[in-house]
Amino acid sequence: MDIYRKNDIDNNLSLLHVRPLDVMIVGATGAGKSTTLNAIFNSEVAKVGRGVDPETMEIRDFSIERLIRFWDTPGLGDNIKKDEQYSKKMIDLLYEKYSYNSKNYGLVDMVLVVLDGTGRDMGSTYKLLRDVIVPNFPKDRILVGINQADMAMKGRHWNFMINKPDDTLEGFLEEKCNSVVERVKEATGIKIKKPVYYSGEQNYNIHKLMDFIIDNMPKERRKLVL
Ligand SMILES: Nc1nc2c(ncn2[C@@H]2O[C@H](COP(=O)(O)OP(=O)(O)O)[C@@H](O)[C@H]2O)c(=O)[nH]1
Ligand SMILES: [Mg+2]
Repeated sequence: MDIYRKNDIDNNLSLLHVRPLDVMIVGATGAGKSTTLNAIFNSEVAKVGRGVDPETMEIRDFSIERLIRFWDTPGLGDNIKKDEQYSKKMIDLLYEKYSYNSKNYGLVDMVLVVLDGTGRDMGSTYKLLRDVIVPNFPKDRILVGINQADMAMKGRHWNFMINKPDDTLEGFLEEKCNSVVERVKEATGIKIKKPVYYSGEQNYNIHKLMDFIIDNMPKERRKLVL
């Protein structure tokens, strides 16, 4: 398999002296976490939800060799009881540790938040960030990706011929990125990097999403503060 920017990932990992890079993917049910993984792997690795069934009940991992391992998590926003259960699973994963030279480090290196670009369920994503991720994970290791770029204006202004947004939709998506930065700041107090927008389903800007991850890979392991 041809791995996108394999050498760059490899070089960044040498700084960490540990492999692979562990990326946890979080977001609301139906945001497109599993679809995003399938696009990254260019095959149906993760089960995509149809209708209201969240499909992903357990946390599962998907590896690109010994380079990057993605953790697909169940989404929040279905019901309070499940949200509690799933939040606990996510927090457990955030505190998962490994030992290196008799010191403990956090397994998860980065969190990728998948946000649904159609604007559905933004509230549950901000809540997830505020209540689950930000209190338990370093803020400079959190990235946000805006999925479903094709549907951001209800399917209008998406050019199916060239599989790209037209200028109007592009402007809209740019604006959305800025407003997400502001909304996250309001909801959680943290300033995230400007998100990238993409579409897992249309395979649009998936390399940009990978660039976003690769270019923001941490330079050191995550010390666990308990
Ligand atoms: N139009 C469009 N639909 C998408 C996109 N990504 C996901 N979907 C659809 O959204 C639904 C939920 O996707 P899924 O990956 O299961 O979401 P998850 O619950 O976050 O894992 C499925 O019906 C997908 O086909 C996208 O980029 N564009
Ligand atoms: Mg899923």
